[in-house]
Amino acid sequence: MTPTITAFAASPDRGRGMARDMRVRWALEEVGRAYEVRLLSFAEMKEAAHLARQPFGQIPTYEDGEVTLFETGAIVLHVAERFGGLLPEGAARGRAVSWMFAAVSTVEPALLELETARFFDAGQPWAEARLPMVHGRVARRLGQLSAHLGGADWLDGGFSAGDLMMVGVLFRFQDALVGFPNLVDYVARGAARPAFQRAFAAQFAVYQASLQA
Ligand SMILES: N[C@@H](CCC(=O)N[C@@H](CS)C(=O)NCC(=O)O)C(=O)O
Repeated sequence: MTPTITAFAASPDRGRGMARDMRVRWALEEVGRAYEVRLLSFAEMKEAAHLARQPFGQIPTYEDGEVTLFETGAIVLHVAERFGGLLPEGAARGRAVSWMFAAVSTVEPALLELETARFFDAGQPWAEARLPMVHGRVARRLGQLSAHLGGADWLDGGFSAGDLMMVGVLFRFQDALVGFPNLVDYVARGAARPAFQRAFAAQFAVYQASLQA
């Protein structure tokens, strides 16, 4: 059965590949699976039909007739296990899964905190004073990731779902990578993959169509 994912009908990022359905589209493109997309308005995301798929009223979700999933990490893991090609065999498999978790639970929170501090907290009397501390946390986390990657192409041998999730996270925050040239190159390497390009084009096409609506 062709899987169906959910995505923004009108993405606030204006089709720049930052909405998280990008990770799911990319994974499906990497494993060569066609998919359908159910586009949702912000109001529809908070309605009961979608809350049954995603209790937090967010995108993306994934349905394939057997499972209904939310959380990008869980969806990409399911796609990788179900269709093959994104997870290595043996001990490396566990390490790739570790990197998937690291992307969303160790690296992404620091970057999201920076986004919150810069944009959502701006104007608060304490916002300016807090920024150096938040920048420091991001620099420390990215420094650790950069040190691990070193001169390698990918985090642990060949490209895996761990890289897909990590590049998916970093892609949203490219301005934060400036002091880490190997991370800039890492994201560029991921974004140059034909599967990424197809996913990006599909997401961008939705945004363009939303402008005509
Ligand atoms: N941890 C979730 C985060 C999902 C998420 O934040 N989705 C955003 C779009 S990229 C969203 O739906 N935002 C609208 C909202 O939270 O109301 C995942 O990785 O799937």
